Amino acid sequence: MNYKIIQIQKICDQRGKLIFCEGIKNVPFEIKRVFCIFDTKKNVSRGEHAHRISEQAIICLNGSCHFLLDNGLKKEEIILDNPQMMLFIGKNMWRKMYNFSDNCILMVLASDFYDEKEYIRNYDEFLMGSQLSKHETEHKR
Ligand code: T46
Repeated sequence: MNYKIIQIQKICDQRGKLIFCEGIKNVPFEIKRVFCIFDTKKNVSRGEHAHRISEQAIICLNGSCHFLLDNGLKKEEIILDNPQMMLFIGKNMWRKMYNFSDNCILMVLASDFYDEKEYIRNYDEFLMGSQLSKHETEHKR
């Protein structure tokens, strides 16, 4: 599975808490874009796509959200509910976000500028690509 949870250092003092992200350092790529998802309506899901090229690092700054991660062979569920948890998702991973809590704020750091052409939004196309790369890997052995 091309994802991992990265623990982020938290700095606490009498004023409150602070976390920080630095490209190449605690974020495993150079950060080219940041976007946020918030005010998500009840019972909706987002995502349901994969990326051909770009990688993401996602932090839930407030509230919680469930992620379903799928590499075409295996599916795993992750709950982001703590700003110290950064979810890194590599390329060719199908993701679905759901069960957004009230006031959930997701901050997403991306390795590339927005380009709709590098999205795979059709699940059958995604599955075909993942089967193909599995086949190629087996033949290289
Ligand atoms: C991802 C998950 C975690 C832009 O114009 N620029 C942008 O940088 C982004 C992210 C989106 N858009 C446009 C494209 C769509 O017309 O905003 C609209 C909503 O995007 P989308 O339906 O892809 O949003 P999500 O929440 O399903 O997915 C987003 C990211 O697109 C995606 O890269 O990994 O969050």
